[in-house]
Amino acid sequence: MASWFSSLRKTRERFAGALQSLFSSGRPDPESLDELADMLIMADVPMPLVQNLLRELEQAASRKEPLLATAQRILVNALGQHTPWNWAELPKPTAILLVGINGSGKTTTAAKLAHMAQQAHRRPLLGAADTFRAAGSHQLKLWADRLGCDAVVGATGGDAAAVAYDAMDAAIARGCDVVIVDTAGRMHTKEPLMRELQKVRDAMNKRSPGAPQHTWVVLDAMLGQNAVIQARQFHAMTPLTGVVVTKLDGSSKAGFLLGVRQELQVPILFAGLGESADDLVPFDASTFVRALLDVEDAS
Ligand SMILES: Nc1nc2c(ncn2[C@@H]2O[C@H](COP(=O)(O)OP(=O)(O)OP(=O)(O)O)[C@@H](O)[C@H]2O)c(=O)[nH]1
Ligand SMILES: [Mg+2]
Repeated sequence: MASWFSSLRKTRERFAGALQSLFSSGRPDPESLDELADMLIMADVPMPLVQNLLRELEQAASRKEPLLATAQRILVNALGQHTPWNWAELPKPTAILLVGINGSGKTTTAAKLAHMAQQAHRRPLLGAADTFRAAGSHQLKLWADRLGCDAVVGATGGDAAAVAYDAMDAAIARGCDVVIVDTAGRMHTKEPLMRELQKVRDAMNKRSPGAPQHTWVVLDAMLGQNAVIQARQFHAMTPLTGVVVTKLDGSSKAGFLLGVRQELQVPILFAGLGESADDLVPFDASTFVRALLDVEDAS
């Protein structure tokens, strides 16, 4: 399994140098603060947060407080708190709908989540409601076979909402604990496709009132701040309850995550750190910030 610390190397390299020289001098002069601001912006940290951080660092310095601890506090606060996801406590069946733009990592994430559920001794069912292209459903079916997990797969060109309905139906009939429904990638700007998501939700709800209990947008960390713009559009069409961030291992713009809570008002629940089934980890704000700031014990 990939680690947080190695996954965040590229983002960390963007600004850890500036932070390190600042922290080691213990005294923020205007030049090093400017340099720090530039680095943070390059790593896609949102502007208001950068300004807040600089203000706090200046105040901390005048109070002779440690700068590193101050930066950690501000950044962890920006990420906010959430109750960690607990597979053991889910009502049965719990349905999770995954949405996002093309190639963001939805199908891989669906498989990783199923794997995680299995590790927690839950029985998952994967619903392949990506009927848009043959490879979409096939890819999820391959994962299901590999994981030894139940799956309901739609025919190519079929109705995504009908597959989602059948997935709920099968999960109830088979006594599955959790249903994870993968959807086709769609551009956040294409309204008819965005409306299709509502049909998928309605179908799930029809078979199992209350479903989907969770709708998570899967965001590609390589896109940085652009991923948040897309997520906002998804949020407007279908209320999101969480974010899963993928490809943190390849991104140099993971700083955008620091603004997600503020902009979307939903928690970041999981992070993808690689392509294998076990490369999904619960998102932990303090581990993330420690890895960004190059604090020793980040694992
Ligand atoms: N390095 C890395 N690669 C990932 C991660 N998550 C997904 N990928 C890769 O990203 C590519 C796209 O992933 P998919 O899961 O197919 O993305 P998708 O959102 O289902 O794509 P569409 O169905 O076409 O919209 C694949 O090559 C995955 O292996 C991750 O966390 N890290
Ligand atoms: Mg897919």
